[in-house]
Amino acid sequence: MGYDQVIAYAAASGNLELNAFLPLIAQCLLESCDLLARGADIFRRLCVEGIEADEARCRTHVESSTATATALLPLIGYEAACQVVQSAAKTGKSIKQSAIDEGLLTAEQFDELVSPEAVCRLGSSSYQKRKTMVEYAPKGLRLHIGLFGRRNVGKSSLLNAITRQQVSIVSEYAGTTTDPVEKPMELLPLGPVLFIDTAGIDDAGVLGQLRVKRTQQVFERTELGVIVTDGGAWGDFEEQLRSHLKELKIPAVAVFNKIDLRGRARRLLRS
Ligand SMILES: Nc1nc2c(ncn2[C@@H]2O[C@H](COP(=O)(O)OP(=O)(O)OP(=O)(O)O)[C@@H](O)[C@H]2O)c(=O)[nH]1
Ligand SMILES: [Mg+2]
Repeated sequence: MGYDQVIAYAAASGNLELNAFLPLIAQCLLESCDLLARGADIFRRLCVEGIEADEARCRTHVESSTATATALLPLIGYEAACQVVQSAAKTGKSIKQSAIDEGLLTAEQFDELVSPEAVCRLGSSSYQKRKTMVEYAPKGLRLHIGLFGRRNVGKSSLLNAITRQQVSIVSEYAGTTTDPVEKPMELLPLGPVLFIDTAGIDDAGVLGQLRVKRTQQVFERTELGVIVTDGGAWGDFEEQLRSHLKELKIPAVAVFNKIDLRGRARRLLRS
């Protein structure tokens, strides 16, 4: 502490680029380093060496601590994790046992999620899996799912059906969705996701081009692309979308919508 004070005082006492106390600063700094090195060595010899972790006890603490439930979020989501904590508090069982009894996880999945490697790495363990899957860094804390397709194919209807909410405006007029519409939710067993409904990629005119531009920006943060198409009408637009997503190494899912109108596109599905 003394050296630290001296260095701070000496450093503050210099004028312009000239500091007459530099030799003093250097001496204090070197002696501080020496003291620190000796202190660390003594600490190692007298306090650290010989310490042994009681593995079984540590494991019991990890499996019983309610904080552990946080590590389960990427796989089971917030609501299910709350359920596990409440049931553990009620029954007196460990978090691990409660999660297994609730049928939410297997023992192996639990061990993997709370392993030191999983809890110490940045982001959640599921992101790491996704990263391997798409070899692409995640853009945020949620998996970004982009809904793409031509106008009026039912992108917004699909989003509303998945979320069971009126998130996006649906109408029979092509070009209803203008700016991207975002909806965060938990999608089990994926965990937290962000759906992004977009404007039709085939929009025309000056305004239409601006909308398409906004849709194209969504590709940059999409980690899973959903290509929505109208029944059996898979065409050039959809193919272009597919290859664009492939180029960006974004996995894609195709949704054949309005099959009640067009009949099942069996041939296309088979191909
Ligand atoms: N019959 C039938 N109609 C549907 C289906 N899905 C959507 N629609 C209708 O198709 C029209 C367009 O649906 P939207 O969800 O607005 O389509 P969108 O792709 O979001 O359209 P834009 O935002 O304009 O690009 C609406 O009138 C919907 O009611 C379906 O599965 N069957
Ligand atoms: Mg729409």
